[in-house]
Amino acid sequence: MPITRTDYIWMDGELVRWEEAKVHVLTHALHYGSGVFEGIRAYETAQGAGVFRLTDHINRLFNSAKILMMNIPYRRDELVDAVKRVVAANGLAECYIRPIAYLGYGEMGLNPLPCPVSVAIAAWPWGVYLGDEGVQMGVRLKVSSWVRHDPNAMPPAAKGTALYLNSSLAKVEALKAGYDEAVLLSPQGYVSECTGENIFVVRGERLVTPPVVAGALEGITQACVITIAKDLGVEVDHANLLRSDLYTADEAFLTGTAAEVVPIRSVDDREVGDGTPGPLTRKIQEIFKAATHGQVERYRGWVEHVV
Ligand code: PPE
Repeated sequence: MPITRTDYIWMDGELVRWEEAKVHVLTHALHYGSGVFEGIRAYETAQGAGVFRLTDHINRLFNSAKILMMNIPYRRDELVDAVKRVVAANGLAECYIRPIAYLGYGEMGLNPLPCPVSVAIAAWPWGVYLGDEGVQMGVRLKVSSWVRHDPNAMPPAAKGTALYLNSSLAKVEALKAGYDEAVLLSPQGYVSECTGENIFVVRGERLVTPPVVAGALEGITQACVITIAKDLGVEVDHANLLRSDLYTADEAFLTGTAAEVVPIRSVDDREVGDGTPGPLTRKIQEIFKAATHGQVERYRGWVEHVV
């Protein structure tokens, strides 16, 4: 998806013009993937732009950094404010926000500890990640031949830039084979997640999503969906799933900040249910959308206003 240029990017404490937001080619993160990032969305609400679960995203960024022993040289509240500043400075009502903390220029080699840590935050308008048709009709998935990270090879709880090489390999394989998205299995063979989304299945009255130990990121959209489902009186479980559980599910969908809530139409050419988005998927999609726009009273706390 092409990037739409905006005016300012926050870099190490100040707003710099978009064109000037550059790094040196010997930046450590470019060579070794030593960065951690977040994907956040802001939505238009009756009170102006609202950043969805901003504090939770910044907290996850700090956890990712902690796992990699990277000391972010800012406090959490400073980065929360910086995100709001970027959205406001660019006059954006709705956008995608990408904070990244990365090891900068100054050291080379595998010991990252002496490297300076830089932080940048960009924001730009970003449409539907898996396509309009995907949101309406559902996406076609393929189980990848690439396996999700073994937690002792790469820590899946860290949203580290290097980890996404695995996602990219799986994404390209799925796209080249004519599918929309890949499902990755854990080294033990359980369903983990998609390349940038968590996965849910509906079985009867129950909603099931794979646990963190299957290598899935603890998704913030996933947490929202769990709350929404429980509030609807639906039972929700974190449980291991086999690929065949995807084939025989009544309904299935993906969740992520970029993707939002997207129905799954088929997995490995087996239609999920009757191949159209199911009623619970539709209901959750609808409530989630209203919540992001600050239109659901009980979920108002999820929206953090820019001004
Ligand atoms: N799993 C992975 C691997 C992942 O990258 C994301 C977010 C999720 C699950 C869902 O997490 P959450 O956004 O908190 O609900 N992926 C981000 C980056 C996607 C990208 O293509 O880059 C995102 O959605 O912003």
